[in-house]
Amino acid sequence: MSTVKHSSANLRSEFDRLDYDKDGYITIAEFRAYHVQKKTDESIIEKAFAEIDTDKDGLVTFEEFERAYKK
Ligand SMILES: [Ca+2]
Ligand SMILES: [Ca+2]
Repeated sequence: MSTVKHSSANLRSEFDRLDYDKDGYITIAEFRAYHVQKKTDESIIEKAFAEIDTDKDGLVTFEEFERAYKK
């Protein structure tokens, strides 16, 4: 198995963990719920979400998520 495939699989499971209702998108509410558990600061959460959501439609697709993590 190549390293690239392995890291994509990890990203997919990370994405699924954030996508609570499994509709294929991470909303700000889902993103916040996950990070609040980790005691992340609210302003950091919103800033991070805005950075990942490159087309600013309020939903993070797997493509956007993947792009953010491959930077
Ligand atoms: Ca969702
Ligand atoms: Ca988006």
